Amino acid sequence: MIFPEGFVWGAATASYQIEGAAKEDGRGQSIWDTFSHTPGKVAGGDTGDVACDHYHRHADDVGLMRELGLAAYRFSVAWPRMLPEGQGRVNPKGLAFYDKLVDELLNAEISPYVTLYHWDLPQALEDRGGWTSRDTAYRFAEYAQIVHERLGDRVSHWTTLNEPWVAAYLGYGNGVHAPGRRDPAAAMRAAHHLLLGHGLAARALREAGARSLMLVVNSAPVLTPAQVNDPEAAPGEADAAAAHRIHALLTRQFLDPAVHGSYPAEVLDAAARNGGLGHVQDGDLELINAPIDQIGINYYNPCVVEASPGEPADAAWPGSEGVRFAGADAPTTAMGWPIVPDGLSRLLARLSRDYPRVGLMVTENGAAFDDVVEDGRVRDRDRVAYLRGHLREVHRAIEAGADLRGYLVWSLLDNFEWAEGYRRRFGIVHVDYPTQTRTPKDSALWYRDVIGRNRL
Ligand code: IFM
Repeated sequence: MIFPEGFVWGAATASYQIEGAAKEDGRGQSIWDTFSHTPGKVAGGDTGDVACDHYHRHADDVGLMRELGLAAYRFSVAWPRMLPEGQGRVNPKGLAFYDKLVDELLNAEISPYVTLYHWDLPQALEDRGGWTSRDTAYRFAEYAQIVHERLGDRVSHWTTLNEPWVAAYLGYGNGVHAPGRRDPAAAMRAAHHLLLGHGLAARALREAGARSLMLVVNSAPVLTPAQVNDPEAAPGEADAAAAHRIHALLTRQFLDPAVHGSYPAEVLDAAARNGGLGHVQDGDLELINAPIDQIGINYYNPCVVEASPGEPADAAWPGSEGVRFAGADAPTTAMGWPIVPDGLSRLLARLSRDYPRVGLMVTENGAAFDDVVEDGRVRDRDRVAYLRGHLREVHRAIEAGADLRGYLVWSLLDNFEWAEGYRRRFGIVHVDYPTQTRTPKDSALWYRDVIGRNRL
């Protein structure tokens, strides 16, 4: 299986998950510092205080990326490292860190893919309402401009938001993520303001000359249980309607406004029943509908649902009344997530159909397993199988005509897996946290060979 010439191979990480140095060089506090230091919020009481210590080890980490042959590295900028209060005063040492990182990547011939928001909102902004406040969208656009002013001469690829669904619905809906609020109306407001922030930032970056803009969503095909192992299975009317609604809440809620300038009826209906639509102002959808070049897709597993009359809405899914989230008949990763590789090609086909004029990129895909180091080696056969299975589907989607431009594995390094702490390892490189020793797993060496040959 040969991949197209110029297909972008890379890996991804995010600031709070790897940087550490939480109190160094003038970094301000983020909602994840507050949340992880609140007892009971994160498994094992883990925090991102030290994480992979990437803030100090970035040069070696870039060296590792070079050895693996990565052509692209997707990382996020920590807003509170740049603007400790979220607005106003810029922290020169924060800027200097990313400046150096970008230079190191370019020297290693690795393209930086910069994400501006991967969930570490400055606590000072959360104290003023966070994403439930419209003002945060404007502060985000200002911050985006500041980062672009400093890095835009060398960075071509810009992502505004990573997974706004997760930021809104796990952060403000079921409270499993920072800032830990549990209010469906707040979550829907947050989702809209995240989108508004995306649109405002995308416009500002484009005007400033950014060449490639991307919005990254956590997306998945929404399947009924029978469809998991049989793409041809025809669901009954009620199950099909449930799947249709959940697809609107998960994926179309973000991509329809960004690409088509409109909300799906299912989202408007859910908002109307959860706090109303007062936060959606005239002209917002035009602002959100700023042209983007690529949609980034983070795919791990399908979303499996069935109709279940009388079922109350799940706290993370306002508007999901009458739907039951079901398990899948498939093997699972250490996260308990079902492994369904062809979910990826099914999803890419759907997105190509629904958003035909925008390029696609797999910006995250990977798996957590209980890895062990033995004689200096991590024999992570299950991860190699996961990645191989998904890359086959990537290839299949390209053959079927998807405008898919690259694939970034999640993650380069084992890291802070949010509410799961450090017990879940997604890296292709193992991190021994007490010593910070990096050990490329067998999957990293396998991936290096795939990249080198541009084929599976
Ligand atoms: O670790 C996360 C990442 O921050 C966002 N996408 C999913 C990954 C695995 O849960």
